[in-house]
Amino acid sequence: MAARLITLNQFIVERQKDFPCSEGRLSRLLADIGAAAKIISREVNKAGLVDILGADGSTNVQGEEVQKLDAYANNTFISFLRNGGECAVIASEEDEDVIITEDAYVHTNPKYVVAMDPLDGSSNIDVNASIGTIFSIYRRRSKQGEASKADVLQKGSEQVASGYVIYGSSTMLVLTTGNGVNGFTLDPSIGEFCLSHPKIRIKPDGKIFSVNEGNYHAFNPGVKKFIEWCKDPAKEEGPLKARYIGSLVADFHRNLLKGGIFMYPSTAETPNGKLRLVYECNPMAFIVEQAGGRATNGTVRIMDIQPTELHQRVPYAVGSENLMDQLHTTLGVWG
Ligand code: P6P
Repeated sequence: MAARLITLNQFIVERQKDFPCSEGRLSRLLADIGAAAKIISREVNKAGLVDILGADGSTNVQGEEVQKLDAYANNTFISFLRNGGECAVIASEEDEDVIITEDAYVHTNPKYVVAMDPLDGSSNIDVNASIGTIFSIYRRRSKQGEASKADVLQKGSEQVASGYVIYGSSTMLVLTTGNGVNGFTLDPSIGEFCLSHPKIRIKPDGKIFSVNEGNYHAFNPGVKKFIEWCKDPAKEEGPLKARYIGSLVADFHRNLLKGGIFMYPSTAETPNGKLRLVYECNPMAFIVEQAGGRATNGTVRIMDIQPTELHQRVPYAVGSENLMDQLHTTLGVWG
């Protein structure tokens, strides 16, 4: 008996029961994200073939300006979120300030806000490395008609859902709504995300460490000591495998499925690291905690940090529980 095929939309509707007095509005928002992701997947997969890798100022047959793929992804998600009517505010890595989307839908009183990185790691497209979309969903705090940036600057612990889409050898959407983590693989032949990785859990003991060792010279002593521990052949489990793609979604996804730790530490030049709290670190932190892992800035839980700026960076460590414990045992203060 073949396993029952469950599409993302069927799954979302079935899970609606997990939300008391749900009116299906989060379901609609998640379906909008899934639909936009299918379009981005189509464009990413032909990026090498058509001229959407560079904004060369040319115009295409419709007379539209040729867009960079990440700008294309941003515009697509904004369009779907705005027209879906369930999102009051959007924060995007591509936009300096928030986008208030409730104007046209103030009558529906959108209940949610979205923070996203529409196409993270897009510099990897040219070399055909996997890239991804990252998203985070909160309930709005403002009253109807008063949506603002404050709606997005909430602690990660307030997220109602988060996820990412990885555009790789296949396109997968990985999602949590606070009841575990599930992965959906896009079947292009039917244009649906289908449940392929139910109830994802991250192994407590991973065998992979991911860090850009090109910055080793600039890491603080505690981080250097942990990296040396990872490599130490004398420990019982032997040396860990070094794996680093340089695309957060790809590095995170591999470690989620196989076990491991990813770090983007602070350095003297980048005292707050490189990754963004609101739309990169928090959504991935929600996923990894729901899968049994941990995410910190080296001293505190990522989802306990109160954001103050939309694009603020934080030092980041995320992954298997026992590797995270080993990191914190080894670290002094990691600011
Ligand atoms: P580095 C991609 O540019 C990105 O924002 C993340 O996806 C990735 O984890 C990180 O930067 C890689 O940075 O400095 O190692 O190239």
